[in-house]
Amino acid sequence: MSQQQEEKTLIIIKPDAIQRSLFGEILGRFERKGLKIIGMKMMRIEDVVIEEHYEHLKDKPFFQTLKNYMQSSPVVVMALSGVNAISATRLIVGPTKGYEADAGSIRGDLSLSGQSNLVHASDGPETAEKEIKRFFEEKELFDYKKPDYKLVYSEDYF
Ligand code: IDP
Ligand code: MG
Repeated sequence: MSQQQEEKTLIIIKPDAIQRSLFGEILGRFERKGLKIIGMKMMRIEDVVIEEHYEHLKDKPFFQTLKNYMQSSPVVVMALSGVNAISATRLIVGPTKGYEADAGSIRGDLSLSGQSNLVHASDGPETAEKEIKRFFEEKELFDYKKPDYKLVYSEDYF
């Protein structure tokens, strides 16, 4: 069995998801997986924050349209925790382009776009740590136990 470890990751429910009333649908998929919401808020993303968040794309021809898209309405940012939360959420989200993403993933089921793809999820441990700090202060993150913890995670249930 591959290694399991508790991880935290940063999710952004993007403007198209809010505009298309898909927030509940998307949140439900993460919740049903067993991930724990440890931080959540609605916000408009400022210029400097987008430029930092999408720094790896700043020289791409679509960067300005990406900025316009990400600022076209408020977003909801969430920090989630759980076993292998980073790779698990990337699988739930699916690859970047909605028209290429597998059915069953959020993008595969709900998006046909390479840009308006509904949700962001951190792509690795270093990014996740940086991105959570980018959007949340320490006091906005919550440490608590859920009663379903053992049922969701336990390897020795029986
Ligand atoms: P990811 O969201 O799957 O991690 P990244 O390559 O990190 O994908 O790109 C960040 C976001 O930039 C994408 O989710 C999408 O909204 C947008 N984007 C990426 N590639 C393109 C493109 O070729 N055209 C338009 N927008 C793009
Ligand atoms: Mg990315």
